[in-house]
Amino acid sequence: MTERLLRYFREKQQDVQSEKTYDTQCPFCSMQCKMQLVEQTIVTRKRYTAIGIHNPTTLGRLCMKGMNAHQHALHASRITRPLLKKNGEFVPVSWDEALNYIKEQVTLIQAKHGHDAMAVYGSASITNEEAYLLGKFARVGLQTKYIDYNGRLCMSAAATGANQTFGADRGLTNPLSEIPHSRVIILAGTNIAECQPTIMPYFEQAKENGAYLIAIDPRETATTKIADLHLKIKPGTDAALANGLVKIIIDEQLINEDFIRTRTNGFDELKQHIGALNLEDIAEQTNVPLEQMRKAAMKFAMETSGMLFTARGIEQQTDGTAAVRGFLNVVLITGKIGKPYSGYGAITGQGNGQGAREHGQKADQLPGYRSIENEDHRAYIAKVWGVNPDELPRKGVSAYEMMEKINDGDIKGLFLMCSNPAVSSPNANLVKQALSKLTFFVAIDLFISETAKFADVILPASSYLEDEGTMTNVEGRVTLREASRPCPGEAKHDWQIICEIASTLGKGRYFPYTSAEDIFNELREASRGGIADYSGITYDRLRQEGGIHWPCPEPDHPGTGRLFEDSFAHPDHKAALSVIPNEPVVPKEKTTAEYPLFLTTGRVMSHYLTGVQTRKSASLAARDFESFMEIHPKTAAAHNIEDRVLVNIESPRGSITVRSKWSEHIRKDTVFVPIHWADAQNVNDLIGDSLDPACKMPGFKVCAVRVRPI
Ligand SMILES: Nc1nc2c(c(=O)[nH]1)N[C@H]1C(S)=C(S)[C@@H](COP(=O)(O)OP(=O)(O)OC[C@H]3O[C@@H](n4cnc5c(=O)[nH]c(N)nc54)[C@H](O)[C@@H]3O)O[C@H]1N2
Ligand SMILES: Nc1nc2c(c(=O)[nH]1)N[C@H]1C(S)=C(S)[C@@H](COP(=O)(O)OP(=O)(O)OC[C@H]3O[C@@H](n4cnc5c(=O)[nH]c(N)nc54)[C@H](O)[C@@H]3O)O[C@H]1N2
Ligand code: SF4
Ligand SMILES: [Mo]
Repeated sequence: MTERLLRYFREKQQDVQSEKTYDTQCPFCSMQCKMQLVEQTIVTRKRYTAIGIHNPTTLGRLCMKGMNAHQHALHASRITRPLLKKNGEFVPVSWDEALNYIKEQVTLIQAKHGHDAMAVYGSASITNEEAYLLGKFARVGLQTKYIDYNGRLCMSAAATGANQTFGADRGLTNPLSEIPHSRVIILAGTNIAECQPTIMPYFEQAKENGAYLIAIDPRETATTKIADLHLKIKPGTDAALANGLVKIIIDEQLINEDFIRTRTNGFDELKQHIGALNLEDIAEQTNVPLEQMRKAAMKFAMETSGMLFTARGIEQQTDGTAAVRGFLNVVLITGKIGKPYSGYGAITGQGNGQGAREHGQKADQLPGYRSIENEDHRAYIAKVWGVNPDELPRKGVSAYEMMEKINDGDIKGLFLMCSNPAVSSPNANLVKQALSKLTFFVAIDLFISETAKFADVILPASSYLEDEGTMTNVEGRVTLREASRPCPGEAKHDWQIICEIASTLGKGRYFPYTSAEDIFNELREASRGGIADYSGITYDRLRQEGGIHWPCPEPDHPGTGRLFEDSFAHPDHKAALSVIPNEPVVPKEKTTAEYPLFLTTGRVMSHYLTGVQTRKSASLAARDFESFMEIHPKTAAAHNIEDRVLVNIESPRGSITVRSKWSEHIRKDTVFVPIHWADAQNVNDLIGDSLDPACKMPGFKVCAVRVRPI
């Protein structure tokens, strides 16, 4: 053996001096893949590897984001001390100084302008315990009616659609394990291959078992590639398409009469409405050929089992609720729900996109999916919280409407936890203007995000590697994410930060918790008897069973994998069919000579949301380091746009600069830009401020733009 080789082996042996492992869950999407981070120390260097851990939802799988998530959590730019803005610069201060300043400012604002002058903006990337506590902090700590969260921009149309139709909202009505056995699957406006990659094997198995897959998307994506039929719809016309499917199923007498009679209301009205619609009109409006529409409808109706999934493509529209309900009409009239291998799923977005929409962060909601306007619900929660029901505020307004109220000067102070609305809100220029008008602004984050830059105080939070708590995943399965590493520097857990602020404000007696589990035990009580009932779930059970589907009302209840087997959640136990107009009530922007193209927005595999986290990961940033505009080569030619050049995209609200990317996979009338970049590449500078009247979801998925080379 040569000297060199010997030296190599000697070094290799000494290489790993110690090894530590941390059990955790990926901080990103709703799959909540369980994983272990292995930390090896090599001389003075640390090497990290993430390994998937077996669990009932993801079976040990991980995607590239999970494998590299530690790169942002361990990044040198994590904030590790409270920061106070002094003369325009952030300077590190002690927790005492930051908290005293918060007390002084909040007291001043509320004394002068009333309780509702303070607002809270939360997140679906925090734990159930933290989401629950943030709702309690707003109502009891600040006594303000103004609280909402980033999930408004995400799951609100699906939630409202399901609540109106079924009387309850849990993303998936069936466990994922049923997908491989379903005979026909519709994927409407969902790009699971890039957005929930570890879900894909369920659908691939279904295909192997002979299922017929139908995708509805204006673009060909990694998801539409596995479909047998792709309806390349004109953006924003899904509600009309759903009506078309319903019409074909009724006309062809493929409805499930027994199911409609015994399990639903409203069929006569639906039939009458649909009878007046014309399929040729719908084909023209949606630009989906009638033959393809017919194929999709007949396949779905005729197979013995079927599942239908929606995501933000159809939901992030000013008629998102209507589109969801339109597709639920398809599910209901064919009786494809409440039985094995048949059901509906709104594919949840953020890590805790499910749980964080159940426990009181929404403007009109109390824990357990209770209503803040219902007297019984108010009385129940007031008792759990030890306050007088009359002291509980009434409902507030949605996320974007809070920004408008800040801009109008009605709201003066803001606590923001785990969100980046300067990038993620529609009409982002107005949002930035509003944030700059705040008298007092506290941001709680891991980093100095684009939004945190506007803050007066930034408080350092703990990341997924450090913070223990429960997350409810895409299946409605509650999971326990263990804390593994200590917080860096003086960072604290989000729940600790809420408790300390409450205590500073003299409300400490309502926030006496010493662990996340303490908070969970109160959440269990608060959710007892509600729709999202967690009262039978304990940390011990979660450790032993690896995850439990809600509702779980008793300690010996196994959890509920499949919903609606015998009844829906409305008082009469029936589902509500609904009459959906082809045209949205709030008009969508139409293309004009001035703005001749549709813009639609979405995601790529390597980045997450506004990119604050994933752009810090060298491995992920290397895959996509800048934003782009997907454009059809023919359209590009018509606008003198070469491939891979910088282009300007303009809407009536603003303009951005991104790189062109020719693609035969997109419609000729549409361009696509991802959402993961900020500043001059923030696509939300272009998006308008119209909201779905039913759920206040912004119309993120369509606006009219013009493009030109630079
Ligand atoms: N890699 C990655 N994964 C993520 C995220 C991420 O940022 N990056 N975010 C997570 C979150 S919070 C969410 S909410 C989910 C989102 O998950 P998805 O909703 O699946 O993702 P999007 O890319 O926003 O949109 C899905 C598809 O809708 C299509 N679409 C656009 N307009 C229309 C339309 O008018 N009609 C129809 N039928 N389709 C349309 C787009 O072309 C796109 O392929 O992903 C989660 N997972
Ligand atoms: N045009 C367009 N706009 C969109 C969408 C779209 O499809 N098109 N999608 C919308 C959707 S679905 C969503 S979900 C929103 C999301 O929008 P945002 O919530 O604004 O996006 P994130 O990038 O997740 O911001 C999270 C912030 O919290 C910080 N953070 C991460 N973990 C923690 C933690 O544990 N504690 C604390 N305190 N902070 C933490 C991160 O550093 C980051 O700054 O964007 C919406 N905006
Ligand atoms: S991003 Fe989603 S699919 Fe990928 S590892 Fe994380 S939780 Fe799993
Ligand atoms: Mo989302």
